[in-house]
Amino acid sequence: MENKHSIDRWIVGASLGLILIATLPAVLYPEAAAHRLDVIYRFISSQLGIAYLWGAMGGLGFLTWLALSRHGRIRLGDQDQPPEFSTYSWVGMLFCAGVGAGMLYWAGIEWAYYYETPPFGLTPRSLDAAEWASAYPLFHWGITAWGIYCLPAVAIGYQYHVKKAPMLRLSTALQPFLGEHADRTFIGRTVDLLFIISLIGGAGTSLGLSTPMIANVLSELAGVPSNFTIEFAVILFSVILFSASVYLGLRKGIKRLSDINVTLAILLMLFILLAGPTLFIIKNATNSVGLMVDNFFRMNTWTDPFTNSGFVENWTIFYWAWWMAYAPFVGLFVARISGGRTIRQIIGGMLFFGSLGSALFFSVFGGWGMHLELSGTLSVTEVIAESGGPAAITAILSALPWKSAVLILFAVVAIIFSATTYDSASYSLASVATRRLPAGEDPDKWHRVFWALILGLLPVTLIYVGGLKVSQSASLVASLPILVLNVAIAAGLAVSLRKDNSPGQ
Ligand code: NM2
Repeated sequence: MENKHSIDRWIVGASLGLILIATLPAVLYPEAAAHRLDVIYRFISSQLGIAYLWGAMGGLGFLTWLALSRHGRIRLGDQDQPPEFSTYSWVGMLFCAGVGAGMLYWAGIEWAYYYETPPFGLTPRSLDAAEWASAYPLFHWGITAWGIYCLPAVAIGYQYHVKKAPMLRLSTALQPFLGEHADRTFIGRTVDLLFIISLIGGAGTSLGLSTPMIANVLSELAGVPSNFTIEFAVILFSVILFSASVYLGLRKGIKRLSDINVTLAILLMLFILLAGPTLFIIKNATNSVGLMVDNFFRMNTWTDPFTNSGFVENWTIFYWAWWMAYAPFVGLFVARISGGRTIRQIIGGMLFFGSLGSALFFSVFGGWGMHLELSGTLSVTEVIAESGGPAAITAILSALPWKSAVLILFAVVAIIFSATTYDSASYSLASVATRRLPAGEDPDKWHRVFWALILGLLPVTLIYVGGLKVSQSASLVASLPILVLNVAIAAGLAVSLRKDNSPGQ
């Protein structure tokens, strides 16, 4: 049954107004705007990058403490409430919301960049470089990264399911400081506005990566060069898919699409594993996990203070900023779907299954790409240098048997991966813009579709005027206030837990 919820017109109006103002320079002067934002982001990553490293580590430390402490046993909801979704669907939904086609993009080729420009001053293209090139992606998509998502999930989830806050917004996590009506305070409103702006800005990032990739795969299939029409069709199709999914709702739309996605993605990975060099992929994956676990603290704390090679800023800090920009939305969505699970289950499940899922993609798809390079069959690094990432991904896939079927399956999985990120993003946007949304209820159907259309419209416009880089840099810049906010969110959660669950109570 659909309830009627009143929409927070103020937040809708303010965010649309701000987006319009912010998009104007991107439409009128795309290059200058992208350059300016890039300069700001470079300043942030070089001067404040260390704060990102500490923020990510601090978050993980906090979550570890939380999971192991007595608070870990607290269930989101009533103490005997069963989980709202099966674990398979819950993991699928959180994974598909948290990563999109951006992961399919990087999974096949991230290693190539590290192989050519390795960390720790290693010799490019050396055997050491190859080992680290396989391990580093697992780190950048691993436990620390999923911890960035998990913090707001637990904090919002606690206020929403346990304290029964009648709204599902980012400001809900600040209720311990701002009171029951956090969403109506100046800070609360600013935070919710930041949520909407950063999410819509961030939307361009994934579509911007995935669209040329999917278009490239499709053009290889069709035997024509990639062009704007194919790119446009890809976006249009994704927008229709995620609008339909969010229209159908959590159970009939979002859950179903992510169930389908997980199954298809596993099939694709299994095929690459079996048709490719199975033993090499398994050995390389095992080796990479060992290398990463062994050097986990080293990788988290490597600041490269003496040579300043740029690896940390270009990759680790860039990644943490990217995860942070997405964290409020993924956190809010995971909070919504986690009713009936304990804090320990949420932290453990998100960190473990999130990292496992990413590791699977990077090890299998990346392992296949690397094997092509090292065996001399196909120089992936050369294809990247000459024709770019999307062409390299298509080339790696085309080297598999049953090329056409593989390319089609890959394109389908990539489109659904995008759609499953955007349907949950639209759902989260709609819930932030809904005044009161008690646990278990959904924002109204058309309100959800409204945000889906906004989410689709903006990147299409930006791609058309060539201003996509603007939205990508903008979302990285937006990660800075979110980093600060994360500290407040963690502190709020700790204060709340201590107050509500002190042993004397
Ligand atoms: N993260 C997980 O398309 C995507 O994979 C979006 C990217 C933040 C690095 C998420």
